[in-house]
Amino acid sequence: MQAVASPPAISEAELPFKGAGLIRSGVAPLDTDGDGIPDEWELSHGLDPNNPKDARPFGLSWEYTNVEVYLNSLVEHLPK
Ligand SMILES: [Ca+2]
Ligand SMILES: [Ca+2]
Repeated sequence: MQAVASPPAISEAELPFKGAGLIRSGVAPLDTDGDGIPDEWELSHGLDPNNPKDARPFGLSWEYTNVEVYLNSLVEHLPK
């Protein structure tokens, strides 16, 4: 068996945009059922914050699952 060498590690300073930059932390919103969608967002979009099975269906969109619709909402303010 021949050992495979790992690629050399690079520092963030070597990356084209110097890495991820400053990432602010905070308190995660309450997600009672643990489906990845916060309770407040579920309630405002007709989902059940006590049902973890409502994140995977396509109820809010023809193209995206409910959790994908939520994730897309997190970045919709960013320029395209
Ligand atoms: Ca949830
Ligand atoms: Ca849910």
